[in-house]
Amino acid sequence: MKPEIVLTGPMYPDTMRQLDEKFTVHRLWQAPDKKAFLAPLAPRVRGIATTGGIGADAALMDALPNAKIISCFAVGVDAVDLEAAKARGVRVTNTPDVLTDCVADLAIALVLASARLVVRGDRFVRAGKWLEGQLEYGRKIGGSKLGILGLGRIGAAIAERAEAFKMEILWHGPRPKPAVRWRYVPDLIAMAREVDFLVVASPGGAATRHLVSRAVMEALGPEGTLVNIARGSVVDERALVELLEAKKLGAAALDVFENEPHVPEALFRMENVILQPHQGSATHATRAAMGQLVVDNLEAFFAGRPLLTPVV
Ligand code: 8YV
Repeated sequence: MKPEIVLTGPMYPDTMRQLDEKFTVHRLWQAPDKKAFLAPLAPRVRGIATTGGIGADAALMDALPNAKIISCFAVGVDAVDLEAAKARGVRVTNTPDVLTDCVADLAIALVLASARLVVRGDRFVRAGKWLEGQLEYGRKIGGSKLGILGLGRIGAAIAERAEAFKMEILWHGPRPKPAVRWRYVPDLIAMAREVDFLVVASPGGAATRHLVSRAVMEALGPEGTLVNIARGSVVDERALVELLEAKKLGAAALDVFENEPHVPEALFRMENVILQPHQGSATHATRAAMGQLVVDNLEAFFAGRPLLTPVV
């Protein structure tokens, strides 16, 4: 008998193929009435596979009381209620490390694309505007200052890449790390004031909500660029839009938003803003590796083996 699991949303195709092969999978997102869908499954379902965006709340855990593992297709588990999981003896796993390079690559791509007007340049050529004149000038990367908010695995990978582009690197986080070669700035507003680019690489969740406040973005200022590849919740999005509109913030390049897939439409009209559909980890190799961890963690759990990448 294959263990039964609930899958909350679609994953990488090969991951779904493996899940179907190894487990009996119930697809929650396809159900018009979720409560009615879950009720008869409750006694049988022993696990949940979920995405970073959907996560799992206490209500889902209560609807599936025999699901004692939540295998999350993401490194960021801010959408999983970890306290509720702990209280119910539910294990939670994520997908760290395998996505670090790709997310850091996208962060650097956004820094470069914003500074060197890559997306605008493309629009300029396509619109036939080159025939009428020159695109305006961009900003030099080498010698500029990059501030990283959150120096975890992804933040450090961004710093390593930025060094190769001859950027000066500063970082801020809840506490300094002794073994780190980049300059720690204990105050986020002070760091924002000093840097040309502020890249958000911190976890999401209540502890970091709106950490990039209006005051932080004002300190970054009309010459500064905000890049976010972490979670939309870390940035006060309303203040971001207002400051961009008022030209009190120079530019933004965003892969994540507070209410995905909804993006404030005011941003659509701004030439100094680059918008991405939360695709930091979205390469074939990385999504396949993330999916493998989702599957392997579930298999380990059902076989009584140690979890590969436990969070709780
Ligand atoms: C995914 C992510 O895009 O790992 C994370 O924390 O946000 C991303 O890798 C997302 O979880 C896809 O479901």
